[in-house]
Amino acid sequence: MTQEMIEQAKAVLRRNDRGSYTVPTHGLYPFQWNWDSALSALGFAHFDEARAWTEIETLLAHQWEDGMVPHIIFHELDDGYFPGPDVWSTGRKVPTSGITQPPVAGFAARRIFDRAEDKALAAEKARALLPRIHAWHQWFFANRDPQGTGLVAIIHPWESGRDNSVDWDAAFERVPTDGVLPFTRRDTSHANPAHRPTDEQYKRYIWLVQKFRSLGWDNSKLHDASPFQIVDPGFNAILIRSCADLADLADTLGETTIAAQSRALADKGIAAMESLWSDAQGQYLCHDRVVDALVESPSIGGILAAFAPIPQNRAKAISARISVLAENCTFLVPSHDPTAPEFDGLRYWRGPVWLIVNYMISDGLEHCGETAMADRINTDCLRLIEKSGFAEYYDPITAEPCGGDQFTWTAAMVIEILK
Ligand code: 9YW
Repeated sequence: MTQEMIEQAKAVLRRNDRGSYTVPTHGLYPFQWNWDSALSALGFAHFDEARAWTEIETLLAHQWEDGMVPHIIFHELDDGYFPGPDVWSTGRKVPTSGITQPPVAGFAARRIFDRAEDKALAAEKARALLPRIHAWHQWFFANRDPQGTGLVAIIHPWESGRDNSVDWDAAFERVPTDGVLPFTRRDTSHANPAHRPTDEQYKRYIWLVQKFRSLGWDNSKLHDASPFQIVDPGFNAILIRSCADLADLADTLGETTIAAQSRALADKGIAAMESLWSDAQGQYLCHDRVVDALVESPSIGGILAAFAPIPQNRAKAISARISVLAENCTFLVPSHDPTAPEFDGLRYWRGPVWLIVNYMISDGLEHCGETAMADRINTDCLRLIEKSGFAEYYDPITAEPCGGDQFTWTAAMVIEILK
């Protein structure tokens, strides 16, 4: 069974492999996505280390001069996706979007390096990637933390990777829709519209894109100009974990300056994460920078925070919080609390389970000694695959497979869990 599942997962990766990058799934997402690539590289690394390194190299090859690594790289034209390069209009030779995504590449590079059988190749690749990934991390703190708080803000929901999370609802009220040029969505022709964000949300997504485009994608201006500035604990946990991992990798490679700088960023971030903790919710919460208030939304962002090296007592509390969530669902970890009124088990980031998020939560809990919960989450991942295949996401109560199928990062996580 195990071997069969691994072979099926490998076939998904091969199917979506475009040579030097993978697409998340055929049809719905025909380009390279940032955090999809880094996480998918982990899957490749188990059977083709060179290919895994190539995945991350291709991503970093499209880094902007200021250090940002864009969230989509439009390697080949395909009008099956909206918004395409013409809407972003970032003026890059190989077109890219103009925003970023959770910086998981630092974590992935370290993990692939640590497990590598081809040590010489790993050292060569990691040494070349190190300064680029570090520049991206520094870009975050320079551009998305102008007050030096130790935590960074996202300025578009797409940056979080959790597009239509309940977390953004209140802040989205401040994002207007006037002046949005008419558009035709393409996602709803590939996937069930009831499983996707609403038209109203899409208008706001596009308003933000048009706003940033009108500022020439100048990152020194975008943060302050955005009516949407959210400090997401999940996003920051990924950044902090990647900084900490990059510091260790740099130490191993004798790059002492990068090691010291990365460690300082991680330490400051971990200390600052405390400002996002809510005793009442038993988890971390988002902070809305524009109104300077925590967002009382019990979503998975505050649980994904366990991916960072958070204090033991916080990890324990998160594990307890997940146990409570488990009382109201069949498969962990729902992206929103099933007892909350906004919960929707089928609609994208408003309830469904995502294997990549499960993997990161489980990994973080494992590190903090919460092994029983870490194992339980991994078991649920495999139960979902057995029941519903390699979907993009799943209803946490019925296991109904949602969104795209034959999904790359879902398959990569299965290989990670089983190997
Ligand atoms: C979109 C590719 C991406 C992920 C995001 C997910 C979705 C794309 O798909 O966004 O057009 O809505 O929300 O996290 O990277 O898998």
